[in-house]
Amino acid sequence: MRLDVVTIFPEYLEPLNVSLVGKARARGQLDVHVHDLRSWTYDRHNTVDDTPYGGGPGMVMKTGPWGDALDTVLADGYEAGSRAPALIVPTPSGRPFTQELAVHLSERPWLVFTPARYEGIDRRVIDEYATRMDVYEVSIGDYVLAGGEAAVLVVTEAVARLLPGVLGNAESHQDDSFAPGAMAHLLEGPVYTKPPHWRGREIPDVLVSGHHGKIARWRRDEALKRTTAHRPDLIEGADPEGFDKKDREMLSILGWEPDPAGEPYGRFWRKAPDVEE
Ligand code: JF8
Repeated sequence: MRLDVVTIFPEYLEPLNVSLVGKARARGQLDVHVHDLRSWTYDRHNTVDDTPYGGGPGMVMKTGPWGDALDTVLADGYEAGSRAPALIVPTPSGRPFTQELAVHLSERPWLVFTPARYEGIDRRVIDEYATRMDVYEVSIGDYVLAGGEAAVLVVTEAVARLLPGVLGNAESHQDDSFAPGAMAHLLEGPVYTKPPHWRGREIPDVLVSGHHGKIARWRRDEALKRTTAHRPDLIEGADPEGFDKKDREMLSILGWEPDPAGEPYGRFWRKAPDVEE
């Protein structure tokens, strides 16, 4: 997979040299090109921003540098007959970046990222390239960043670990808690390793019982507790067919009941959150 990133802060993308993404690059599984947007400025001050039409606070990134940068990157990346890249534009007004979108993007051979600063990029740039390629305006969460570079790191890591041969077998992503199509899609419960006693703290007996069925049930119950505490929306949104008899027992203990009027029938709901945060 080829990745291009155009930014006014190329040094912000240094983390792409380390860990999983850095190793994938070293192995030739990822071909990453980071470009300085200011390379496509031609004035003494390397200007990339200007005041917004219509007034208001802040500055807007100018069409000229972005258009010239993207034309150059596109011309450089195309091999004979190759398909247009997907253009990924991080913005707080984008569609939520999800595991489903990460899987989708991991199937594209070429991604181009345009992390902005200030109040964002002049709309005409996005509209122009949307006539030539698939454009994904994405948000990595409901909080406000100062620019799109951190979102590029997030999307890149989520996508890179899905590429064939990037994750080891030991850390296979087949059972990721947010893998699309997962049966009930719950948060993972706690994990433990050696030593068995630490500062007077023990590990749950069931984990050393050797009863694989009991261990699986305990993990499932812990996942239901954790999901109830931190992401009740996942329980409410789950297809109730994904819960077995023992799940239903635990859900009842946690204050959930099947809604006889729900759609589909039996979706779980809860009157009052009464689980410790
Ligand atoms: C930005 C450019 C973002 N989830 C998110 N919060 N904030 C951003 C973001 C992205 C780009 C720019 N400010 C200026 C904030 C994403 N993705």
